[in-house]
Amino acid sequence: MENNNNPGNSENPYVFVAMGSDSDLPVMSAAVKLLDDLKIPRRLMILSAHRTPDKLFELAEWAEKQESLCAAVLGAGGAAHLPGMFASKVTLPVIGVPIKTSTLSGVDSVWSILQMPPGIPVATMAINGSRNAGILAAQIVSQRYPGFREKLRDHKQKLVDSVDEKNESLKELDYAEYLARELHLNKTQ
Ligand code: C2R
Repeated sequence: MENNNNPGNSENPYVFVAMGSDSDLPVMSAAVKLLDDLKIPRRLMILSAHRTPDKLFELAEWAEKQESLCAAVLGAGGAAHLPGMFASKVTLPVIGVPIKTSTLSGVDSVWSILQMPPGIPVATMAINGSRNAGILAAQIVSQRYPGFREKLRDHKQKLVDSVDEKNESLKELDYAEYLARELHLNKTQ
């Protein structure tokens, strides 16, 4: 595994992450953070099928030549054609993240990404499901680079531990007290 001090500019990314606009970054950052936490090299950029069509094809060509690359995570909102158009040009698995929109709440994005014609699949996450996109990408990476599987197992174990911890608290406290404590915690976090 390479030294990943600046993973955003990794020369040999394992995952390509792109979004239609910088306004998608608050959502897409969850996928990026997940990959960075697992120290999976990735490349991140803004790329739009609508606004930068030539660049889209250029990047698809680049992606096809990258031996290290295992998956692409692409987020877009509204008429979200970025993941599908990218998928039409590459053999990489493409994971789409529908971004929640203010006008149609992201239903527009999810349909645009999900309803691909037969022959061009895009693995579509939930609306704003960027963290899951990061996890799925990491799972795909771990098929080629098994060193990451242990980290993914740790991640699953943490989920189990957090539910166990909550159940312990729920046993100790009355439900109303638990609720009040959780509300307090959420406010102070
Ligand atoms: P701005 O905030 O820049 O106006 O963008 C972006 O993903 C973003 O959610 C608004 C929304 O437009 C989306 N966008 C697409 C594409 N390019 C930009 N859906 C595309 O090519 O699919």
